[in-house]
Amino acid sequence: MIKSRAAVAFEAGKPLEIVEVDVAPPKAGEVLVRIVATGVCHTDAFTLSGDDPEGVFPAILGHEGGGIVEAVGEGVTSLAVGDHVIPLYTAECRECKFCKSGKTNLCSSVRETQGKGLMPDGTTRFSYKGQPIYHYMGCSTFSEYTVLPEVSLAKIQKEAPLEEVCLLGCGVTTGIGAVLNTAKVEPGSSVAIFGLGGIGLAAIIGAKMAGATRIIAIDVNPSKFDKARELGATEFVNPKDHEQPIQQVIVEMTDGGVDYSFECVGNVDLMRAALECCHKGWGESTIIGVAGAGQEISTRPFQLVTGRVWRGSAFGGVKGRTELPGYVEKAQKGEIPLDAFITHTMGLEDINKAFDLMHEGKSIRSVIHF
Ligand code: NAD
Ligand code: DAO
Ligand code: ZN
Repeated sequence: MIKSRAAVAFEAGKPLEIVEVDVAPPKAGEVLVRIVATGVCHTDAFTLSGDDPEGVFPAILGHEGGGIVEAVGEGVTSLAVGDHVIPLYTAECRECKFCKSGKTNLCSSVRETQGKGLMPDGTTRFSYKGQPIYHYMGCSTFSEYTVLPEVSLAKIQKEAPLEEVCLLGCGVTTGIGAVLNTAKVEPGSSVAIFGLGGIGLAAIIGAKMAGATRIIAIDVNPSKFDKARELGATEFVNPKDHEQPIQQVIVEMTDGGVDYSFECVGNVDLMRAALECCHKGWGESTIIGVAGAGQEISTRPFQLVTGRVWRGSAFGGVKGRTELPGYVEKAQKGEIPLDAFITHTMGLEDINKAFDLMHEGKSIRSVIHF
């Protein structure tokens, strides 16, 4: 057992508590990682709110981290002590039906136990005062030390600053990947991006990389527009400035609708708007935002009959172990400006401030340094 400083979510809807937890050594096929830095994503706030159907408490949240391998369990072959890694909430075992399909980045190898906050053997490595603490999304990066399955870690270049590339563990990769892998946006396309948090801003970078010529950035918080412009958005729309439904505004701006749209908020009404602002015959809308438990999407089926396509994307369709080193390389070359996302940095003791800043719309990403 080792001691680890961690921000624990003891109950839904309550601030995280900084305590010293016990971390058990990695079992066979597992790896102990020292987390150097972690981003705070909207999904952490979503789970903390109690709206996540898979949310179990008490748990150590966090899934956007960067760290260094501290110890490996029996049988671990792809990682060694000292390797730099990014934890993956979407594992990549390369052996399951999903991994071998060539059609998806979803992997079934650790999925069942991960969704219950447990390690693959059905137990947890964290405890506090003798009571078990659950894992979160297979990552639990809000702890100085965490244990993950080997298949849930991407080995990355040691030269890359973990305080920045941790953002590739979720938000930035998700937004870029959704554009490049899921929607496969073509050069010359028009794109509408709903929501300009970490995910939406990354989708703007992806749209620019794909050669989109019109990138319409939409947010109810106009303070997000400057950063969107800096990253490549060409037009800016605040739905609050218009009386018509936002889909109608976009359709009028674009002679019938955009080629591609992305919902980066998690609002089911906005998901409908994002679909309906797509061009008849070919427009495709990708849902990235995660909606609350029990919520449903709706539209008139005629929207699909007349050629619009509705898709969804998890972790940008990216296979983490295989593809993340390439994303890190792009960040190192300046093609993915990670520093643009980091609006705040703080120590673990201030992590609740990161959640406040997010709820107040004042941050893109707060990065916690351990
Ligand atoms: P965020 O809170 O930082 O950003 C959301 C943005 O949406 C904010 O700028 C907010 O002002 C804007 N917004 C809110 N309501 C709006 C409305 N009605 N119209 C337009 N804009 C509106 O969140 P984030 O970290 O960027 O995450 C965005 C969503 O993506 C969340 O639902 C998160 O859970 C989800 N997510 C999905 C994946 C995936 O793999 N699919 C990965 C990470 C995050
Ligand atoms: O394989 O059934 C499955 C689920 C995989 C989980 C993918 C999660 C994607 C959305 C969650 C937001 C992540 C921050
Ligand atoms: Zn797999």
